[in-house]
Amino acid sequence: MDIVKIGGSLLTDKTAYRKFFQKKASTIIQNLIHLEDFILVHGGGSFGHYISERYGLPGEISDERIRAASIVKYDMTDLNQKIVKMLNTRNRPSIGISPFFLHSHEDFNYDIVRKTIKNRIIPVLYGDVYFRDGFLDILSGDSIMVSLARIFKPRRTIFMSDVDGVYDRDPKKYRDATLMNTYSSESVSFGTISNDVTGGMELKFKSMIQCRDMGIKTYLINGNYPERIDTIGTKEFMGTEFV
Ligand code: ATP
Ligand code: IP8
Repeated sequence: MDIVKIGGSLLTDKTAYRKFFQKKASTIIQNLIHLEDFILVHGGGSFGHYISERYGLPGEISDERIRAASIVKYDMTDLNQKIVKMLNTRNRPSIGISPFFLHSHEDFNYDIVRKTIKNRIIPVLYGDVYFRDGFLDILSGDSIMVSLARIFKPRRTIFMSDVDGVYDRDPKKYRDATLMNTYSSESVSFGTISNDVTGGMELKFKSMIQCRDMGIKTYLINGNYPERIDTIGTKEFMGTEFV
């Protein structure tokens, strides 16, 4: 089994509220459906981060944050259902699962994911808002990846974002940034995070290290070229392998 995360930067324009990249999303899904057995996770992009950033989510419960959270919850469900529909129409039955409903007693219970897989349905999880002791919190899809990896011990965890892999520094800010084909423990910088309330590439990077440390083969690839998923493990591989 593989666990794959599609970054919000691939599904949406992170600077424009709810701007969905239909064609790009569809191409990515087309490239995933031939994987035999997988769990899918996706990020929020401008369906999740835009309103959250504007209205101070995550944070203590307040009237304004409750209004914002209900919008984010709606928008994330909407984004998720677009992905679910793309899988369903390609004859890969899938259902969306929000962590909002899985949280109780300081933890997330992923039993429903197990049940879904057992019934040969692809679970499609995603970053979302949830209640935590007086807080309206946000769980990132990257953190979901780590929890699922721990429970399901997949063969591979594959993270897709809008860059070719991990660089020594932000490639969008530094044209001379160096791509790391493998990552073990070198120093990396991430700069400031924008349009993202869950920690951007830095959280993704830490999550990938956690997956690798569980002994799972872990990769970051550019989802603008989703066919690169098929080059994993070959000489042609373009991306970062965590070793
Ligand atoms: P998510 O759904 O988790 O938000 P995402 O695919 O949208 O995932 P971002 O959080 O936007 O991912 O992170 C990707 C961005 O991180 C890249 O566009 C890049 O500009 C930035 N970045 C910063 N530092 C680095 C680095 N050292 N290596 C690679 N990318 C970096
Ligand atoms: O984009 C965050 O998920 P991520 C989702 O995977 C929200 O970090 C609601 C902002």
